[in-house]
Amino acid sequence: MSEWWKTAVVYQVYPRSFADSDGDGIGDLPGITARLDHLAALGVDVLWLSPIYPSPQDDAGYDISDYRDVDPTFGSLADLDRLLAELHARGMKLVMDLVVNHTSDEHPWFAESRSGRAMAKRDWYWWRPPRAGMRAGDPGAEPTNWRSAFSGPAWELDPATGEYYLHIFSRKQPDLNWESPEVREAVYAMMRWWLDRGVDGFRMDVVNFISKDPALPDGHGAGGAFVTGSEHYICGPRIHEFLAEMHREVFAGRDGLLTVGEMPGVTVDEARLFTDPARAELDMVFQFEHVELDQGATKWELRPLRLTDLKASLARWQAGLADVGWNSLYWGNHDQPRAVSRYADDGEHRVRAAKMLATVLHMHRGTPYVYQGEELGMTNAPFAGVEDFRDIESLNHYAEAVAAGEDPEHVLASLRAMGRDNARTPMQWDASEHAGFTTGTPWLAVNPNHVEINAEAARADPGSVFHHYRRLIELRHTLPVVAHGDFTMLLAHDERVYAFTRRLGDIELLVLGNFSGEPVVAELPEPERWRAAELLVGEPADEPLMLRPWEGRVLRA
Ligand code: TEU
Repeated sequence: MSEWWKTAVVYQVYPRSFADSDGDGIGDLPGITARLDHLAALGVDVLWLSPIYPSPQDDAGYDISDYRDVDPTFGSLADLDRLLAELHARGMKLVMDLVVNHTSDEHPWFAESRSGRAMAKRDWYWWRPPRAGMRAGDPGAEPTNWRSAFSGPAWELDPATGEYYLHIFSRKQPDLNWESPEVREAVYAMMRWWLDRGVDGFRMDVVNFISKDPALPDGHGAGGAFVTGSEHYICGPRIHEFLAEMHREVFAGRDGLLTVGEMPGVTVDEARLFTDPARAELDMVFQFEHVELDQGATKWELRPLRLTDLKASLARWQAGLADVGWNSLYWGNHDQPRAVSRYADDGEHRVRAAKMLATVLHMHRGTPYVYQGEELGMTNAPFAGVEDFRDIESLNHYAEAVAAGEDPEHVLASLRAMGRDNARTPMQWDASEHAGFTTGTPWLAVNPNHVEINAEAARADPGSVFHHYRRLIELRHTLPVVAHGDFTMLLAHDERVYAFTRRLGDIELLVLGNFSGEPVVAELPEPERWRAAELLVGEPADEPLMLRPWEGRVLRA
């Protein structure tokens, strides 16, 4: 039972956009419960639920003001208990989102902390006086030159106490000070509370940011007055100590759980330490390398993706965690644009391309994550103007870039390509007015292509992306080589074909993906070996190594 997640597939639900049961235009828990048959039909094992806790929604729920309740927009604790019971009744598990690098500035902990320098919870957050020799509020008086991930300085002045507090994300998301044992114990007690309610694990938000260098040095590098400073808080000095302590205090003695740490900037070597079972920290991490290969210095500077870069990165992670630890596998989530639009073709070849991306990802060694709508081949949305966006990261970037003189149309192009709202348009259940998502007015416009791309149509079409995902998930559940086979990358220098093998005992699979709009032949070293192979996934072809545009295939020797 301990490493059950090695044969599992996780489905991520973004509650604001999944299913609205009360017509207020925002998804909710009863809406999710009413749609569980969709997940059961897909065959997934785990539901990862993005935050549903009370929140001012400054960052769409990743700013929590009460960790032990449900925001009324999403429902109630009773609704959550019902969702959990219905999931367990279908043999599925529930993983909650744990957001403890920061709280909301409306959380009672922060309210007390900011209320006075001598308050007991003052050190529950990072408070500092203005930079030496500077007056509070003066430009550059911030304690460090760190930049917020959502634009602007990472420090906010609190006029009442004349000190600044740290916020790596928005000013309404003050960072918790994990140096404080009281903070850590409060978090562990909350986690135990949820596990005692029956939830099956946690996806941990930017958990490799929780240990900062307590000296809070200035950051280095390009970027003008403010730089990320992330070298002082990504995988900080006590990160392994904290995660080992968390494991002892929360997970030790409990079975059947899944823990995954979201870790921007994590390296293969660090991931080996985090996910080595002998070290009892985490089961797996989300690394970001493959979702930053088409970006320049910032996510808004677009650059073409080279398939050889993508293959090199994913091959390194496969090799790096082959003998110790475990990989998570994902193309998308609520922070990334839609995979078929970003990595392939969301036009003429959309269905074949979406299937190819799924085939390539799900045949890697690791635990696959399916982001809601990916199983339908949902695409990026046609945002016309800045008024169509809702995400704080995009809106802050637009405001800052335009104020700095950038051409608004140019900035909009970046938002259209990389904006997180692309992933957050409502789930497309059917072809009706608001795609069956709500009877009200959706908080974010439904993608007009829902008339063609929707669950109802996909379920009725045996050749759909949906049934392709069912097939891949079934193979992971039935064919041990898929979960446990060794991984070997092939054709590393080919800019069009993604090819690799998986081997377990005398079973060997060949996985092929054409990342181009042209027909290609996979120029393998021993082609004849595969000519007689059995087709496991994909469309039959006279020449099994010949791939149509954006086509994927799996052969078993
Ligand atoms: O994301 C952290 C993170 O790395 C993202 O900010 C990411 O870099 C960016 O969105 C890529 O565009 C987590 C959550 O997944 C995200 O939704 C939250 O906004 C963020 O933490 C703060 O909680």
